Amino acid sequence: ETPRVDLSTVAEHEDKEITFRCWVENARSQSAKLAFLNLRQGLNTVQAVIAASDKLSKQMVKFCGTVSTESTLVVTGLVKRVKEPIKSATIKDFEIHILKLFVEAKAEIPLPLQVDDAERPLPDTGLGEEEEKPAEGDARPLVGLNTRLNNRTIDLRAKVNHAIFVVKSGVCGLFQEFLSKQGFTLVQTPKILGAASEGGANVFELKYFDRSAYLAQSPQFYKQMLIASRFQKVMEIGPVFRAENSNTARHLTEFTGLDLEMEFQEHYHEVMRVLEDLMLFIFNELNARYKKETDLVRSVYHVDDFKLPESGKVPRIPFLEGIKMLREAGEEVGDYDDLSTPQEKHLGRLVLEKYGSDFYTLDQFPIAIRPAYTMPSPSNPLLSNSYDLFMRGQEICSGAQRIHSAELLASQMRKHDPPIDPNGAGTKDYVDSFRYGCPPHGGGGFGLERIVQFWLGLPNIRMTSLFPRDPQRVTP
Ligand code: ATP
Ligand code: AMO
Repeated sequence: ETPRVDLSTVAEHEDKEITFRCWVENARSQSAKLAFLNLRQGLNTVQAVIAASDKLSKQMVKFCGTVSTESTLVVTGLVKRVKEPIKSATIKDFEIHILKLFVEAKAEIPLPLQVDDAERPLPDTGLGEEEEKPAEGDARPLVGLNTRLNNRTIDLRAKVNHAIFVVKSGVCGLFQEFLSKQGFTLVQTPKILGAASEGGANVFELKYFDRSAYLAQSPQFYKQMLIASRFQKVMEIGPVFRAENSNTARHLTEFTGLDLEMEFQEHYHEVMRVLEDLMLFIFNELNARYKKETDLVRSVYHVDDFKLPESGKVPRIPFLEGIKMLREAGEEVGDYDDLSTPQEKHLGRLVLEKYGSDFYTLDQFPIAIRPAYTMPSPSNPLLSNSYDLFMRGQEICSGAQRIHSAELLASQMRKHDPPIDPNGAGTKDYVDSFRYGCPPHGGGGFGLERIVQFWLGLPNIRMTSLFPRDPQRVTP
């Protein structure tokens, strides 16, 4: 038995016999006596050849030349240096002369999706409505989102998709790394709740034995209850569920929330500072540690670099100032209106022109468009101590100073549109937790998939979820 080797070490085995596991990229019979295969192991690809001889029968050559694409094999062969570098493989200076080939798992024919097609961008908007539209300058049509997601295990084999999830894993790790250093405790809060934490209609109700319960729309109540439990700084990475019955390129019904909540000393801008510094750390470290993956994805999708302010200072724009910028640019929008998605994107372009940054924060949102737990602004009763963070003109994070008085919280809940009962099953415990002391605090919640989507410039959030959930899709 020759030991199994990693193909990255192939140069060390020149003229020797090696055995390795691999995937078939393609196999072709050149003649009755000669066949070529392209084999993949991880990120390496190698050319293999088999020629009929005293020891290797024509049947064996034929068998090797017809093994189906995407089958997994164990191959034993001799490592031979080649005269001309092999263009089609990552291993250019060596090829494998096959001695033995064992098919571990045969891939069925035809494949429902070619991995080569999964290496290419989505057609047009990437919203999944258009299928199989020919790409500019390429005769082969691009494969639409639905076909790709219906065959996600094959789709995910593409290098570009691996790169997306390496970056996603990186963002999670960097989030935790930065906040751990700042003294945050990683917590896990319940996802089966007695009430909707963000209010409104977009909550999933579930049968919970003989009563109703709700899937968490955020860890909001619990992260605040932990501040009332004298945890000074908490963070959480966990699933978030939203019954968002719409199909946009940036909404999922299940996503990953990156949440934090902290006590502050004098001003809620201390919290904003943590959020901004956290994102700058993540961006800088993505550039340092995940450049290869980032560049690969952006090159496939033809995306511009993500611009960060040269000064290192994140533009922090008061909401009313943002409205003014939009009005000066011709948008019709009132001071206390919620921004539409096109208006948000327009503001993103204006901020990029003015400050040279794809990342910025809006501060002091109108109280009427924020959740009931948001602290009103002491200087203007129509505004609030709340903020959003944006990447490429789209929201990645919402946050605020929270109300830490049970009385004020209850009255804001009653006044909210639609009103929330502060004595309801599931809201009462939350409100009551502020009756026995709680410091001023604030926090924020990020959508992990959105950070990855806008960092890489992907046209659709679904590409950043392994098995995305939306109103149309709960499988695979
Ligand atoms: P969240 O609602 O969780 O804060 P969001 O990105 O949806 O995240 P919003 O402030 O609710 O943020 O929405 C911003 C804009 O995005 C809205 O004005 C609206 O134009 C658009 N939008 C929000 N939700 C949806 C949706 N479910 N379907 C289509 N468009 C939406
Ligand atoms: P919000 O509702 O704005 O705030 O959600 C926080 C962040 O989560 C992301 N997000 C989504 N991502 C994918 N699909 C969705 N359907 C979706 N909805 C929201 C966005 C958004 O900025 N409790 C507050 C946070 C806080 O104040 O701490 C909250 O949930 O990136």
